[in-house]
Amino acid sequence: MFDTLSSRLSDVFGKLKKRGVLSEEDVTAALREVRIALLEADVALPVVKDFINSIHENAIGEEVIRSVSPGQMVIKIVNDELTKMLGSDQAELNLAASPPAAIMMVGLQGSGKTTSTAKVASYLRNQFRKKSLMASLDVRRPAAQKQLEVLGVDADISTLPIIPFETPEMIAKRAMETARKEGYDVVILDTAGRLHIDDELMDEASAVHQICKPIETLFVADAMTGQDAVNAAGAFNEKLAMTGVVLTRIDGDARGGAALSIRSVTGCPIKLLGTGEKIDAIEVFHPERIASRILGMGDVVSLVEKASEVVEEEEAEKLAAKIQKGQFDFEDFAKQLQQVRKLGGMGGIMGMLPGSQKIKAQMGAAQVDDKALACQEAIILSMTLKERKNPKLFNGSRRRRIAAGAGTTVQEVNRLLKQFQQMSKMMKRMNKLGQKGMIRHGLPGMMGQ
Ligand SMILES: Nc1nc2c(ncn2[C@@H]2O[C@H](COP(=O)(O)OP(=O)(O)OP(=O)(O)O)[C@@H](O)[C@H]2O)c(=O)[nH]1
Ligand SMILES: [Mg+2]
Repeated sequence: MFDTLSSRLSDVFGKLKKRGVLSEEDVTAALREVRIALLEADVALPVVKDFINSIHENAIGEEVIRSVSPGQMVIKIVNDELTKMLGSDQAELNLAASPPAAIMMVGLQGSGKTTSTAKVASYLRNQFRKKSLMASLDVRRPAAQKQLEVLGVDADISTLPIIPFETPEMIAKRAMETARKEGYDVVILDTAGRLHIDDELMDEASAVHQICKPIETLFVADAMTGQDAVNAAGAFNEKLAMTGVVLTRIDGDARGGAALSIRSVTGCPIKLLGTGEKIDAIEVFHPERIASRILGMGDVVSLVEKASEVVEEEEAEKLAAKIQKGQFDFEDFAKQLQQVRKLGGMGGIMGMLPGSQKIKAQMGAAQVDDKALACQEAIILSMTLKERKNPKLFNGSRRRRIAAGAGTTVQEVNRLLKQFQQMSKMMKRMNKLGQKGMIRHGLPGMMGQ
């Protein structure tokens, strides 16, 4: 569903990622393109405005400018906002009522209420072993009750026997009584659809609502109808508190605007997605997964998340100050090694980076792998604090002692010392490139040289 939006956004971010340093103008220009992409995807204008404002505020901040990679940081901010827009927490169906728990399905004509009724019943049976009774309250469309019955027979889910000429209220009452008597866990009420939200429909829905006291009132919205679905959901929610949205036909080529706006407009979470005509074509809605699907770069996002957890800003600043004064020592080296380890070792970092093959090859040439890292760490740990602070102290006997302590050879110790010297030199060089460059690139940046 989000194909067009997704490719538009990946173009924008592709450009952003190529830049090492981001100015406020870069971010503003990128966000202008994001804004257009969202509007073209048919996202409601007020929703787009809030979204962009909120990203703009965060993305212009200090944190981004000084971060590991500003381009990716902006993507992370967009990802977080997008997840927020979709409703941060994944919202499960709530069945915490004394049984039978009633679920009421409402929505415009043809939105997929009847199909979704059967899908939800089947989902609850398969996932939670809940026994559902389905009842159609649609007394307007002649074949409507029969339609649900047929779906029930096909999927082996009970439906309330049809009694002609009953009103929706009578059917609702009978459904609850039958479910109570016969020990059903859940009653799912399929209601009649309308072309518009009108008073008659709302009165009928309210009456049924009073009788069944549903723990879930699900608004079924057709993703293909875009903003119409959003407006209807908003209007409906004003009259009768709904608890969630089922978004259907996301298997079609809807532009995604409905999915992206409905939560912001109604304050109600999307709980389920209809992904096809078949009974099992239903999915739980995961905001963060949809967000990464839209951005098409899930793993990069989780890498940035990991990095921002681990790389403490203060540490990075202290390190930068030390380098500036030419005071980088083995303590700092050890810290950098630990940081790499926290990120899941070299392999962990590599796996998450796009285009990592090239970097991997470079790393291979520099013989940086996890085993080497562990060995280097052991060597540093065998040094005395004084030695770590003053790398000039190492003479032959100290080197032998350290090698023995780390369970390795003097050659390895020599190699590390040489690497350290090279690194110090490189840092001085990078220092000329500016403090920010150092913070941004950290150890992997230095090793890649
Ligand atoms: N592709 C696709 N088709 C769906 C989906 N959900 C429902 N449909 C189809 O949409 C059509 C209408 O679905 P119904 O469940 O009858 O819709 P309704 O809201 O009950 O319609 P009324 O009772 O007339 O208001 C049917 O042909 C369904 O097969 C979906 O998620 N994907
Ligand atoms: Mg129907």
